[in-house]
Amino acid sequence: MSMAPARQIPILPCRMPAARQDLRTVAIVAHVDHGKTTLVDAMLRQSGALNRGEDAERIMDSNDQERERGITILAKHTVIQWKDTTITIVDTPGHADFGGEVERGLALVDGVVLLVDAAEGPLPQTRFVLRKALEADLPVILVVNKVDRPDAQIDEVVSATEELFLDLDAQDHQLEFPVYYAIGRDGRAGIRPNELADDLAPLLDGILDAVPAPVHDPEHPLQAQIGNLDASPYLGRLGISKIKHGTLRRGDQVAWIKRDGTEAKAKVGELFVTRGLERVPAEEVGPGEIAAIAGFPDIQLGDTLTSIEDPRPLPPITVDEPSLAMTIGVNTSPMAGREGDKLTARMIEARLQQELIGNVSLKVEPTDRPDTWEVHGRGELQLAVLVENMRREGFEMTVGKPRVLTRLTDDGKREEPQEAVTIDTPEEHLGAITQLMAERKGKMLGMGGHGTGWIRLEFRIPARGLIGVRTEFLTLTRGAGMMHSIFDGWAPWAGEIRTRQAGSMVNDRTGKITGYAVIAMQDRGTLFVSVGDEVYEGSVIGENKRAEDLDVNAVRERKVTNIRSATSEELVKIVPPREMTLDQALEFIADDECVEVTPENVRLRKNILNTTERQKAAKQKKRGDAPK
Ligand SMILES: Nc1nc2c(ncn2[C@@H]2O[C@H](COP(=O)(O)OP(=O)(O)OP(=O)(O)O)[C@@H](O)[C@H]2O)c(=O)[nH]1
Ligand SMILES: [Mg+2]
Repeated sequence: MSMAPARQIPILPCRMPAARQDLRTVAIVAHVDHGKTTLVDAMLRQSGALNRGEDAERIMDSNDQERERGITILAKHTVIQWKDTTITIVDTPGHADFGGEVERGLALVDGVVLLVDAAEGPLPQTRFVLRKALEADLPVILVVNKVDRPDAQIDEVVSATEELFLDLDAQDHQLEFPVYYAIGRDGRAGIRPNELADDLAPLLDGILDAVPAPVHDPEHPLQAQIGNLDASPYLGRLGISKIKHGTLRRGDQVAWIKRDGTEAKAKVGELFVTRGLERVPAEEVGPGEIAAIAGFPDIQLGDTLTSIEDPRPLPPITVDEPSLAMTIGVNTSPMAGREGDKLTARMIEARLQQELIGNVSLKVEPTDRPDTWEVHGRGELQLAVLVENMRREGFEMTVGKPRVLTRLTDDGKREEPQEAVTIDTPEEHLGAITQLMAERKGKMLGMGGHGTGWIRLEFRIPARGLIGVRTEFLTLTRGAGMMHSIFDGWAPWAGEIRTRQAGSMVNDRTGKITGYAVIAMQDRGTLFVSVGDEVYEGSVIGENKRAEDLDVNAVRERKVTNIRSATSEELVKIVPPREMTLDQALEFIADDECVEVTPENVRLRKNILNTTERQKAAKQKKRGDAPK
């Protein structure tokens, strides 16, 4: 019997990883409005990147919709100098719809600063961002922010956050996180809530301590993955990448491995690094640094730049799946083509494809109509932001009612996405809110008192039930309540949910809205249109008081014989209309309705414009034989 030869143990060269002690990269993550962008303002000021006297606010929220809506939509980075260290700070959005941006931002960093509002405590998106940070095993620095709030409950917020760590199965080493207290707006932080320094020094020092310097292997060939995209008016598309190993030099030939696996040789054009708010040209960018790279005309997220001799692509970037879909197609209304200059199916398709390049959390699918696509995303706001951007660029579109995406289990059962909802409200609205959520198949999971006449309620509800709920919620709580929700897994299809109680007022012919017609109609519901607005057959001009739709003639004129009353008298009596923004229109529409969006107008309409055909379709649907 012969012995098997001894297994050869390969002797690996012992490589020492090197750390860039001069660098730190950190993301600021939190629930919406907990003060991330404001804190970055203060960091920029104190590092000298911004004049202390400059009174600009939320500087990182640089695009139009971010300023108008007062929220961050895109993750962006800035670089500050603190003592001998260059700190790259990634500001991320806190709204759940833009969670994909947070996931992508985390791929760039070596640690996170988790902000929690000292009064509101951890909310649904706090949970989401913390879960992502723990999954990536990034060190966390907790900052209890806004400790100046009179309703702050600092100790409770710290223990609630500790509980959240445990709830998310944090490992032992993850539970030992440092805690700081801050008033981000005043640029102050400290290790005790009642002894804040006059600046953010304690926090910035804390970042140097807790976030490891980026590590690289000096012998590893170049490896840099594109984690974000930007555009320059002169240089075209820029890929943003944190160099993992090696050095990227201007003019170098590199292997460009695309996310579909194809490989090309290409030359590095201009290189830039960020300093404060400026992008400055660089000759070379080393490991651990973030570069903006020009010279690759259609570079995409997830592409790797690597060595030609020893190419080593990185695995693709993945993010959570979309949960909501909405159709976007050519404007098919009789008023199409009057205001926009981008009208054709080809242009819309090209624009949607372009959006996919920079936005990994979206998908675009064909529909059974050649002029319409279905866009899949994370939520209503994310999709509304896209449509708003498109109309500002000159597009006209027909946008359908958002619908949730369902899935089939292995044994063929249909499941739908669920949302975890947290509501903060004055106590007196408890009954009305419970009823609202129950109507939409929500189940209450918990209730807690703030001890100040306010209560916090937690529900689990099919995502479908939340479509269009916000307007009703704000009316119920007279604007005082706050509602936040986040994806919370799947559950069996909950059956029919009626999300809108009232029917629509539908105009039945082309013309201009008359004061005469408005006065006759306004007692029957709430109008969305003003005298003089142009409408067509099938325009939704208001909300009916009753559950069914009401066909009206909103363009009728007073008979000429009846000349006694003056026009001024009519004007006095006219109730101002409820003007619908794009977001409100998308919330409001029913299954058989859609929104005509042009650069100047948002018009609600029926899918089927012709009154007779629409009534026929409605009857068929009632009989249950409507085509699916
Ligand atoms: N009281 C108090 N309010 C603050 C403080 N810091 C920020 N705020 C306010 O909180 C609100 C939200 O601030 P942002 O910095 O936009 O919050 P954000 O976390 O970046 O929000 P998103 O990016 O939309 O998730 C603003 O009205 C700020 O003025 C603070 O230290 N104290
Ligand atoms: Mg922000």
